[in-house]
Formats: sequence, structure tokens, C-alpha cells
Amino acid sequence: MNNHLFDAIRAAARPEAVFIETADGRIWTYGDMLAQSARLAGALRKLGVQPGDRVAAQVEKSPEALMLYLASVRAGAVYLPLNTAYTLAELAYFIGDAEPRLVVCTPNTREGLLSITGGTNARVETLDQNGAGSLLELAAKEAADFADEKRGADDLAAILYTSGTTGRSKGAMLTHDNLLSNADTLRDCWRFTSADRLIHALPIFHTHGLFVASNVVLLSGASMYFLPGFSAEEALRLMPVSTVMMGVPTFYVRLIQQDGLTRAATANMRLFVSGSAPLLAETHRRFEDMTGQAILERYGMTETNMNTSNPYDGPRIAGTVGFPLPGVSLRVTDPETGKPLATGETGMIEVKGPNVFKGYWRMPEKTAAEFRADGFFITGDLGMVDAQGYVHIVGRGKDLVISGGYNIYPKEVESEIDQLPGVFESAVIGVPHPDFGEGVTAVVVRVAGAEVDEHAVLDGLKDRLARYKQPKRVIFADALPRNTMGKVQKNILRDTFAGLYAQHEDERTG
Ligand code: MLC
Ligand code: AMP
Repeated sequence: MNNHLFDAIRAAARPEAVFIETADGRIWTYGDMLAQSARLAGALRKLGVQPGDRVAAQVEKSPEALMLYLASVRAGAVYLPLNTAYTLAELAYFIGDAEPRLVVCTPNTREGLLSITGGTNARVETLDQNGAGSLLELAAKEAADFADEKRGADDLAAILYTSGTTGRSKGAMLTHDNLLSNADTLRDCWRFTSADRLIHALPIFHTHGLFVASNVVLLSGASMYFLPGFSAEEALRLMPVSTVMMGVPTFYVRLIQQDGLTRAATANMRLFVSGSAPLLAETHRRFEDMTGQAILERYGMTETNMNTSNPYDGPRIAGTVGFPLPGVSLRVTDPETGKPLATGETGMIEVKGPNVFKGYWRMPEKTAAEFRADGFFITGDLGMVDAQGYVHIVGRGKDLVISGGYNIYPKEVESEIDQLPGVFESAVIGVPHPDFGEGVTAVVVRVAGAEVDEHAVLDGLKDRLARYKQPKRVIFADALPRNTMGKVQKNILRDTFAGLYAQHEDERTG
């Protein structure tokens, strides 16, 4: 055993087989993957990256970006992918917290990142195919083989930041075995083989696109169409020459609006997977009516990788996330006492297994608070297990909005809004949205006499928060509803504004 995760990837790689095909027709074989990740790993080592060092990357989706992840694993580093939508203000926190040795970015963010990293020992490099001095140019001078750093099952492979419900984001520390064990399990459960071809339209800075999709393909020696983003037309065009697609519910919501989505168009596809946010039962049924195929819904999170999946063989029940994966223990407990609940009772979902992360980066108290003494991780999701053993997610114990598969923590948005001139206080909620599942919505109370309007609030957030976190609508109220303890009653706000986006859509089409 040398490098726990990469040894397994290498073992599955047949050098002549196709690994990636891009929208512009570039083809990468597994041999190219081995050579390019070796060259990049060599470049990382030359730049002073040592085992255990963090390599942060905010780069556009490309095969080269995926190679950077693999190179980081091979060099024994800890990969820290960052959403391309993050603003400089957001990046400053992640970089300050993670203290990366190397930050890889695009040429247009280089200046900004240099201003953040000034005075630290982080280097800033670009991943630019044409740029002189880019990491790729350094890599081109390196050998096509690389002596992978020794890394064990329990060593860190990645840190992924997930926003905190109360304060700052937390870095979830994922080990080599967290990633490998989960990808192995998913490959087997979903019957991946080298004959598969995946439509990969997800971003590669989150668990879904980076670990679930890419690692499963790598570990089965399969291939993928690597698309820069999701387009329903493009996905439909590729279905006759593909076998699997993984997506967030918004992908499926957009696909069922296409007349071209038929049994014939999907005849070559053997599996459609959905996750990262709840898939409406209505979307599930409509998709099945149009294609004859039942979407397989699964449930996971950054901290735990995948926990449950509907069965490959056997009924895939709409509105459920299926059974705990092999090796994963799942229980439902009373959120107050932690006592396990009976079948059919709703409570807190807790999980334990090789998939569950090692803890939050440099936050031992937060880590301790989210684990039970017997090692179960408290997910913050509310659910129940039915008599057949299917897990149902029925709500969230955490104040969280999921929009198009991205998590938004209201607290973070509220803190930014509350600092704007003329704002007295605010409450941010998720309201049903026809495309994104939930739409981020701000309810704002003005300081007496202030004239701040929707435009001013949105303008004030522009450089502070990633676009997807910014409210789709800002509504003004005289006061926020509160209970006797003084806590804002967000359920009342959610009920009041439940029709906000439905109405908006009608107006648009009407
Ligand atoms: C884009 N926008 C969003 C948004 N994505 N707003 C809210 N929520 C989102 N998810 C903004 C754009 O900036 C744009 O703003 C406007 O909304 C419309 O953009 P669009 O062109 O319609 O969006 P598109 O580029 O098509 O992106 C939508 C999407 C994308 C759903 C394809 O968001 C996406 O790929 N989501 C996947 C997220 C994901 O991978 N999650 C996995 C997390 S891992 P404007 O005003 O500038 O036009 C995890 C664990 C697990 O959760 O279990 O998997
Ligand atoms: P993240 O922190 O981005 O990894 O998001 C994880 C959260 O997404 C989970 O805690 C759930 O709340 C939610 N989630 C993921 N998959 C599903 C699903 N299939 N159904 C409902 N919620 C889901």
C-alpha cells in the first residue's frame, strides 16, 4: 500500500481507454490522466508542496482542473476546491482559515488573490492553458511518472467548506478512505463498469461532481462527457451515446420541460441519479411517464459523502432516498434527548460508517458537538424510516436553504444585509421555486424613515456574497413575526410568501 486513494484509481486505469471527452472534442485517455496528474504532482512538489499541505483551487471546470485534484492526492496534499462563484471577500476567509501552501486560480482572479495571500507563505499560480508561467507550463517540464507520496486510509485527501448555521464556514476534513470506500460502494450499488459513459454536467468543487461522479467513473474505468455546465438540450443530445447521468433536481425539472425527452431519446441510458436536494415526487413521476425510467434518488452531504440510495434493482420510491448504503449505519433519534426512535417516527437522522468525515478543520468543539459519544454524526436532517426500510427526509433541523443544489445559510446572508445602511433587521428564508427548488428570499425591516429598497439591498450584496446566495427577491415588512422567546418565526414567513415565485412565473408567462 502506497497512496490509499490513488493506488485504487491506478489499478482501475487501462491506459488506452477513454476517460474524458469534452464538449469541444478533446479526448483524454486513462494514460493521459496518469501522465498529466504525474506532471502536475511533480510541479506541486517543485513549488514546495509537502504532504499534508493544503492546495486550494478556484478554477473553471476542465480536465486539467480534475487532474489538479488527482495531482494533489498523489503529492500527498489536501485538496481544497472552491466554488467559482465566491467573491474575494468570501475567499479571504477560506484562505485565512485553511492556510494553503498553494492557491491555484484563473488569470483574472490572480491579482485579487495575491492581495489576500500577501504576507502569508501561500503561493498563487494560475491554471491557464495558454498563459506563460501557468502551472500547466511548469507541469509540462515534469516527468510523466511520479512516485506517489505514501498516504494511509486515515490521512486527509480534501477539505470542503460547508457554511455554518451560526457563524463562519467549517472545513470538513475528508480522508483517503472516506472518498475511496464511498466511491467503491457506489460503483457496486449502481453497477458501474468500464462500459459506462457518464454525462458529467455538475461543477467539480463539491462532493457530488468531484467525488460521487468523478471517483465512481475512475474506479470503474468508465468514461465521461465533461460539460462546462448543465444544459437540457446538450444532455438530451448526448443521451443516445451515454449510459448514466447524475444531477441535482433542477437538471430533471429542466429536462421534463423538453418535448424531446422520450423513451426513444433515453433508450441507451441505464441510470439517472438525483441528489443534493429533495427531488419532488411530481418530477420523479413526470420523468418516468416521459421516459419509462425511474430516477434513482440518493442522499448525502459534504461531511458524510453518500449515506443512502434507492435500489438499483427493486422499487425506486418517489419522495424517499432509499436504504442506507452497505457499511453505513443510520438511525433516527429524538433531537432533544438523542434517544433512538421507532420505525415511522420522525426525528434527527444520524449516520456512522467509513464514509463519515474526520471532523471540522481546527474546530474540535464544533466537531465534538456534532457527534454522539458512540460515533454517530448528527446530520441536521429530519427524517423517518418506513416499515419497508426506506428513508424519508421530511425537513431540516438546521436553518438552511438549498437552491439548485447549492447550500445557503440564511445567517450568513442576514449578517450581510443587516450591515447595509437603512436596514434594521432581516430574515432570510427559502421559498418554493419552480426551477431551483427553493429561492433565497429576504424579508427586511427598515430603520424608521429609511428609504432603502430592493435594488439597494441587492447592490449592497453584490461584492460580498456569491451570486447564488443573493436573494432572488427582497420584501419589506414593518416587523418580523417573533415567538414569546423573541425568536423569528420563519415558518410564518415561509407560509406567507409560499406563492411568491409561482405567482412570479405566472406573471411572466401570462
Ligand atoms: C446559478 N444561479 C443560481 C444557481 N445557479 N441561483 C440560485 N441557485 C443556484 N443553484 C444564478 C446565476 O448566477 C444566474 O444569475 C441565475 O441564477 C440563472 O442562472 P442559470 O443560467 O439559470 O443557472 P445555471 O448556470 O443553469 O445553473 C443552475 C444549475 C447550477 C442548477 C445548473 O446551479 C448547478 O450546477 N447546481 C449544482 C450544484 C451542485 O453541484 N451541488 C452539489 C453539492 S454537494 P444572474 O442573475 O447572474 O443571471 C451536496 C452533497 C450531495 O450537496 O448530497 O450531493
Ligand atoms: P451539502 O452540505 O452541500 O453537502 O448538502 C447536504 C444537504 O443536502 C443534506 O444535509 C440534506 O439536507 C440535503 N440533501 C442531499 N441529498 C438530498 C436528497 N436526496 N433529498 C433531500 N435533501 C438532500
